[in-house]
Amino acid sequence: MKFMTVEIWTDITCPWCGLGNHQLNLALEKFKHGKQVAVVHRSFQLDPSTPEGETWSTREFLQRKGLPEAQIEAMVGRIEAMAAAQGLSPYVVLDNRVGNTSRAHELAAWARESGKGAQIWGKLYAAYFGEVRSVFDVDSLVAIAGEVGLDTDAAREVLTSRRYRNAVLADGAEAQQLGSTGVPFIVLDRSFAVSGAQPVEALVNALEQVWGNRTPLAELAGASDDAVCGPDGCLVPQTPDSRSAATKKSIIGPSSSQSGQPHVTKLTLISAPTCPFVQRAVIALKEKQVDFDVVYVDLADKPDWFLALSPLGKVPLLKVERDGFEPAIVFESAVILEYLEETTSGDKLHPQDALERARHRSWIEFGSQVLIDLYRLTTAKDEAALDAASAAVRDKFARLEPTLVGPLFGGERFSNVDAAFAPVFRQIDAIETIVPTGLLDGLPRLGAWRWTLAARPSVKTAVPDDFVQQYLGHLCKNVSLLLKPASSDVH
Ligand SMILES: N[C@@H](CCC(=O)N[C@@H](CS)C(=O)NCC(=O)O)C(=O)O
Repeated sequence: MKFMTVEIWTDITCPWCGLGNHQLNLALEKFKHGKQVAVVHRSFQLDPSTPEGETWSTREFLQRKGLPEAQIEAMVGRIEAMAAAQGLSPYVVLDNRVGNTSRAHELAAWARESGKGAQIWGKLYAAYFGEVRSVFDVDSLVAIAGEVGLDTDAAREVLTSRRYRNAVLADGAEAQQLGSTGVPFIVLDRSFAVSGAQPVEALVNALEQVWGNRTPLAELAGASDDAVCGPDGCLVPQTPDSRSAATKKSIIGPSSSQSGQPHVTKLTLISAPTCPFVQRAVIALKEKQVDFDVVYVDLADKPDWFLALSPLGKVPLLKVERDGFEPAIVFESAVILEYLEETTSGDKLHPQDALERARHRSWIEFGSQVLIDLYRLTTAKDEAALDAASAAVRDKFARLEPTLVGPLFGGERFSNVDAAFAPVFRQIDAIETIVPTGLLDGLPRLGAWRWTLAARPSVKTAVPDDFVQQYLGHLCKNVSLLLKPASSDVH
C-alpha cells in the first residue's frame, strides 16, 4: 500500500498561509489517493524578531511599512475575495492584529506530537482570520487548545515553559535548507516543492504527478510563486486569473537509483508519542545512528490514511522508501527491529550465534507480553483485575531475573532485547512518580538493568520530553485504579 507525506510550512498571521492550508485540504479531498496522504504541519516564523507581549493593528503595521492606503486596501481586498471564493468567509486580514507568533507555533509543534497537527492549525486559522481572536497570549492559546480536545493544563505548561521554542526554530531552519524563502511552502514526499498559495487544481495536479512518478519531474510551465508571504510582506498576483494552474517545481533530492541497486533512502516511523512498541524501533534506530523521520497519529482518532496502511490499526509502522521502488510498510515492532538489523549499517543489535539470536528473539516476544500485562495493570477496572495483572508482571519479571547477564541483557553489548525492555521500565518509572508499584522488589539484577537502560542516551531521547505527563495523562483519563494511593498495597 502506497502512501505519501506532504509537509506544509506556514506562519499563522500570514494571509496566504491560512488560504494555502485550506486549499491543501481541499486538494486532498479531491485527490483520489487523499486518504493515503500523511500531512505534517511545520512552522515558519516570518519575523521571529518581532517583540513579544505586544500586538499592532495590521492596517497600521502595513502603513508603517510605507504602503499607501489604497494599495493596502486593493491588495487585501484581493486576498479576501480569493478566500471567500474558496469558502473562507469572513477572512479578516486588515481589521486584525499582528504580533510575535512564536507561542502559537510552539502550541502547534506540541499538538503535532499528539497527532493533532491538522486540527490545531485549522483552529488557529479559523480563530485568527475567521473570528479575529488573539493567537498571541497564553490564555487565548490555551482556550484554542481546549477547543481541539487538547489538555488545557498541559497546553499552559507547554506555553509557559517554552519547551517547544527550539522545535519551532528547527522547523524554520529546515524549510530554508530546502530552499524556501517564504510561505506557504509545501513539500511532497521530499521530492517536489510548491511555493505560495497555489490553486486547488494545481495542488491536485502536483499530488498526482508525485504519486504517479517518483523519478525527477520535468519543469512545469508557468510557475507562479506570487501568492506568498516573505519576511518583507505578502505578494499578490495582479488578478486572480493571472495565476497559472501550474506549480513551482523544485527537486530536493534524487528519487531514482543511479546504480540500479536497491538501497534504503528514507525511513519514516509512524508513531504515537507514548507507545512503548514505537520506542523499541526509535531506540534501535538511535543505537544504529540511522536517520529517520517521525509522523505521529492520534490513536483516539485514527486518520483514514493510517487505517489504509496499518493492517492491524496499530503503531509502529515503518515506511521504507528505496530508490526506484514503491514505498513499503513494515508493521509489528519486533519485525521492524529485524528489518533494521538486516538492512542498516551501524552496530549489530542481535548476537552472531544463531541459537543466541533465537533466544534473544524469544525474550523480545516475552517483553511484548510484559507490555500487555502492564497495559492490563494500568487499565484494570477492579481490584481483582489489578491483582491478576500485577501478579502476571511479577511472575514474568521473576522468570527474567536469572537469565539476565548484566549490566545489559546479554552483557556489555546493547541488544534488541534491551531496546524491547527499556519501554517497560520507562512505564514503571512514570507510574512510580505517583505510586510505588513494588513490581521490581527483590529482583536486584532487573533493578540494575532498569537504571542502566534509563541512563542510555538512545533510551532517554526515544520519547517526547513530556512523556511522563502524557503517559500519566492517559492513565488519569482512563481513571486508572493503579494511580489510586489506596490500592498501592496490592503491588
Ligand atoms: N504487537 C504490536 C503491538 C503494537 C501496539 O499495540 N500498538 C498500540 C499503541 S502502543 C496501538 O497502536 N494501538 C491502537 C489500537 O490497538 O487501536 C507491535 O509489537 O508492534
